[in-house]
Amino acid sequence: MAHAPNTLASPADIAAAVAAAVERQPVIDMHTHLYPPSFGTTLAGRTGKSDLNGMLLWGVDELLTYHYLVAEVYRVVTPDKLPYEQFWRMTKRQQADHIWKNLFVERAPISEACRGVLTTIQKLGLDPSDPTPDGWRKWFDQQDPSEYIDRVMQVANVKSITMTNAVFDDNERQRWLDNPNVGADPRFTAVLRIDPLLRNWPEAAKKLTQWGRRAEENLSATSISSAKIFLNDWINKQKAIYLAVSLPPEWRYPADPNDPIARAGQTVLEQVILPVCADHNIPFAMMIGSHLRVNPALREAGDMVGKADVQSVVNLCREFPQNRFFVTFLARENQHEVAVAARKFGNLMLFGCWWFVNNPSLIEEITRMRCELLGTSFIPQHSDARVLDQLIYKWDHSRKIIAKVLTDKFQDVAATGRAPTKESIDGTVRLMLAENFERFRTAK
Ligand code: FIX
Ligand code: ZN
Repeated sequence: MAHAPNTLASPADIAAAVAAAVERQPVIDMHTHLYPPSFGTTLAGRTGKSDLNGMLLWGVDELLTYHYLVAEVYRVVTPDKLPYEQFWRMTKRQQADHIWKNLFVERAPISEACRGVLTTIQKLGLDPSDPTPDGWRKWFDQQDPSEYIDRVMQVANVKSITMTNAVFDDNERQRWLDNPNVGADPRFTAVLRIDPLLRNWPEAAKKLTQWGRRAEENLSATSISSAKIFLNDWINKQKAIYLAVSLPPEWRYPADPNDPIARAGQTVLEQVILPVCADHNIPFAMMIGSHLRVNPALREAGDMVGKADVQSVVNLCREFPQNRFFVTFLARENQHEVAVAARKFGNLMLFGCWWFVNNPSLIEEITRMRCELLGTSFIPQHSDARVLDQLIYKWDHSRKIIAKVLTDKFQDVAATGRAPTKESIDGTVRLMLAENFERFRTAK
């Protein structure tokens, strides 16, 4: 059968075109916990000055003490052998050496988080087979933090890094108050993160009052307007491109009428957050399914996943057609139902394989299912990088899986006799890794 010019008929040509397109496409990383150097950096490098509470984490000791690896090392060196408080009293370097010894030397580094450290080292041109991290430490000490951000973005092929700016975090909030231009780095965009407003309004109300926005637990009209003014103020301060929260598995919309905290959260959602998002024409992002601190001694490594309720998202999308929702669920068990939900609502955009589903086997399962149910209208991944260097491995690993799934999908289409073109492949990849996000966030 004759094929139109620039169509790709052979499976090998399709595979090559998809691999090239995925590799070549600069990514907009819509959810990270990364910051420009203006937020302070724990590692000085060649020129910076180190700041213990610095929010930009980078370098091998931050890579090795990523909370994913803290959780994993406590599987093999249990708290009876190394009490948690003793671990947290160790220096970052001592913690990193402990994790290196127990997860990379005495055991095979086969977990995704362990492999990630090695992929990053390899792609930076360092030797992953080094017996210790010492040689790598010397290399990182020679880097200039800001130049190094450019290098990492170039190696990972990331064109824009979306921050998570938690305004209820004292360290973060003070930096914005001290320097209104702290976020003015063109490589980064800001997202106003407001978990306490929905997770615990009474506590949030106390904070708003402390910050000069009178608010009461009973959500009076004054409280509603104070909360709206507070959000408007911070959206403008940060030039936030969307608002975001993470929610527990038990979150429901509508809320359980017998649960006053949940009911307050519903009122804040309906009368504050969604109207403010609509006024600014920016989406609201919900990351659903994290049980926080089930083992508090592990700090950030102590959070857990729980099955959540997709129907609540369905209700919200139906009740608030004027709002746009970015949604990701933490539990594997929720992925199919929410992919079907997204077929029902154009104001619902699924994004990423979050946290405990950000593993190759599940990224493939979820991406394949989303292609089959949603075609090209979803955002396959975000990095959730907490350490700058992680952009390198998180996108390297995910790109390979996204390319594998898209290759199968395009080869299946070609097998029908309708061969894809290079343009349609490039266009699909551009949509998934950049434009679906841009178009949905700026939609009129
Ligand atoms: O709520 C979130 O944004 C989560 O991504 C983080 O809190 C979590 O600790 C994380 O780093 C997941 O990868
Ligand atoms: Zn995150």
